Amino acid sequence: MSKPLILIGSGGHASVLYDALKLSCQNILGVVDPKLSKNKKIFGDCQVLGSDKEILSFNPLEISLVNGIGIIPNTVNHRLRISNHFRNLGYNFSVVIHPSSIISDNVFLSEGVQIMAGTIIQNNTKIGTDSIINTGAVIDHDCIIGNDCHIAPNSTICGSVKCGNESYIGAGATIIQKISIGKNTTIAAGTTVYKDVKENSIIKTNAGMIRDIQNT
Ligand code: JB3
Repeated sequence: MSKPLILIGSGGHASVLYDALKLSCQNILGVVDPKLSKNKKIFGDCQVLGSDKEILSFNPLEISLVNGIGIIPNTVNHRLRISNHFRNLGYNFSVVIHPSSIISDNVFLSEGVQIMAGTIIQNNTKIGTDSIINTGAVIDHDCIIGNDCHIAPNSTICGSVKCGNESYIGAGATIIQKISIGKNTTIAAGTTVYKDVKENSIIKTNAGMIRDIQNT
């Protein structure tokens, strides 16, 4: 039996996580967010527990946390800070899996990974700590997705792709097979990546395509 959960944050990402947790019949104690008044309800029927310090009144061995702060480019540090803070206090972060996702038996999901509705993750892929695989994303076989990545809605990661920590793959982007994406990289929405990308890059055009066409 999984532990009762506390959801951190109450924005768009948290609301989607709340739906996924309810659909998988998890016991959700409530939400913490400094912007909300204690004892109110949010997302229809979810209890507001108060600010983050309310978490400290729960024994870390008896509950798990869900980090409901999303990742958009340049905001990964805030989500990371919250995860690190509570892990240092002995709390752990639950894996969230929307029941409509399709995940091969041989996929390895690290602590705190969040798999949203309609995603497909194929054989022998590993997803690193706290990464978000968002609505409708497809990650094919033998991929390694690092920690604290956001694979945004409807993006497609083909087979044997490596994606470094803290990288952001924008909505509808396509990464073709065997590509390496360096850490802390942003691939803009809709971009197709045909060649390896160095760490700390921002890719806004179809990386590799022009060179590949010239070479043929
Ligand atoms: O792209 C998609 C499908 N989803 C995006 C998601 C991945 O990231 C979404 O569209 C947003 O761009 C973003 O979602 P998020 O993080 O829910 O953004 P927002 O709606 O701005 O909500 C942030 C929430 O975090 C707000 O409720 C803040 O009050 C709350 N918050 C910020 N700092 C915090 C803290 N809550 C707690 N408990 N502690 C904090 O330190």
